[in-house]
Amino acid sequence: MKDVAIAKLIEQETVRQRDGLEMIPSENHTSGDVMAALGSRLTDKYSEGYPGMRYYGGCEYVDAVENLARDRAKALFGVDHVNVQAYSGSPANQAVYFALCDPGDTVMGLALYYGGHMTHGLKVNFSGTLYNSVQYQTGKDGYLDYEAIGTLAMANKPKLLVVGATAYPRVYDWQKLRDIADGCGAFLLADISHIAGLVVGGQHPSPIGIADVVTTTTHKTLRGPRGALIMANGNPSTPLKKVERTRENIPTLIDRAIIPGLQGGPHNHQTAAIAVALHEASQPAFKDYAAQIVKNAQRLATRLDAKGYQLVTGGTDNHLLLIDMTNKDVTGKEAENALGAAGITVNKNTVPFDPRPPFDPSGIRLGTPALTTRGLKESEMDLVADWIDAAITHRGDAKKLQMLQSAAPHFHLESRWQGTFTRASFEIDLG
Ligand code: DSN
Repeated sequence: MKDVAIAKLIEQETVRQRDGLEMIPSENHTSGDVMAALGSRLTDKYSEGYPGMRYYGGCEYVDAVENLARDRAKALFGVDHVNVQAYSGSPANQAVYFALCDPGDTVMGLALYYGGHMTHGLKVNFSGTLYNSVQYQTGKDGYLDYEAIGTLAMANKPKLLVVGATAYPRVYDWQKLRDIADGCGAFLLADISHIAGLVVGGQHPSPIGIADVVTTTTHKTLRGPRGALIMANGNPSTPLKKVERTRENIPTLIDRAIIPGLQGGPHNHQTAAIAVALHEASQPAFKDYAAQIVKNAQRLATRLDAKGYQLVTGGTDNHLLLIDMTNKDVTGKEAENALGAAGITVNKNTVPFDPRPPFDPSGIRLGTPALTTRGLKESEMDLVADWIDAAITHRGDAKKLQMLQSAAPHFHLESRWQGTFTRASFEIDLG
């Protein structure tokens, strides 16, 4: 690369990822094939519209790319219709609101500070300003309280019930949520961005066929490039006639919401990279990876619990842990900083009923997808837990944190994950 300034920054970020433990649960490491597609000439091409119906010439190959991505997604998730053009998760959710609601309609989602997402109705997000947002919370135990959600839904009669989270360590009961949506006449949107890789890997129940629309990003547990999928059963109808907001019309409404509703030209390089990732996710090894993510998270949870860490809900069913750090006399921000100094990247996070503000919350959120991609298994999770505990215990001791950081493990990447990582010992004498 001739741009030395950018080349250097890319190199520095690559080394940062290589030498540390990436434990932000929404992150992962993509394959060399995914990156090759992302960095391809496909990025040069305009192709507004959908395959076979474009506003530009020269689309024969990008049409084939998009068809392949759609077909692979349909087969992998077992769904009739997939739109692969949303630029990422937030635009995907925005498209669903645009498709199914009018401004001012009531929508209901899990509050961000209880594990939800900005696009699920946060007051300062489009979803909370353009729509009448009613927010539900978890129960005191950190679990979704389906009875309370049902009561709130019946009282407010939302047009759209949004389910999904960024910091929820348990499985969803999709059928209960369907029943709640049916009870109040709402469309049900399942945002499975965090758990999509677990869903296709057989580690979490799928909402396909239960929710009206399913959205997901493609770069979290699914291990693809940044991007998103919007999925629904049924098929899009012919264009140019008025489309009522009925369940049967959802595929058409979604496609029209993306373009011309919200977006311009699709990112064809991203679509190709999504197609590659979907192919990878259809391989038998992906099921092992998905199972290992959960085993690793549960092992980490067990070890940290034994060390007195307070896990929200007491454990995990999926890829992430949400930890209330209050009893360790450390804030989420302090914990994030101490772990960062020791080479472990996590993020501070609110916990349910957090008495502290969102920018300085009580908890941290961490997960196992990226470490699992790097080949770590349960026994190594014990060491990671010890490493985390050491960093928290010695958080005031910059020298010890530096020792931890400089001994950061260079775990091997399997050969298909391009990189030069080699396995080294975790053991470190803290003196
Ligand atoms: N930023 C993502 C996460 O970290 O969970 C959600 O969009």
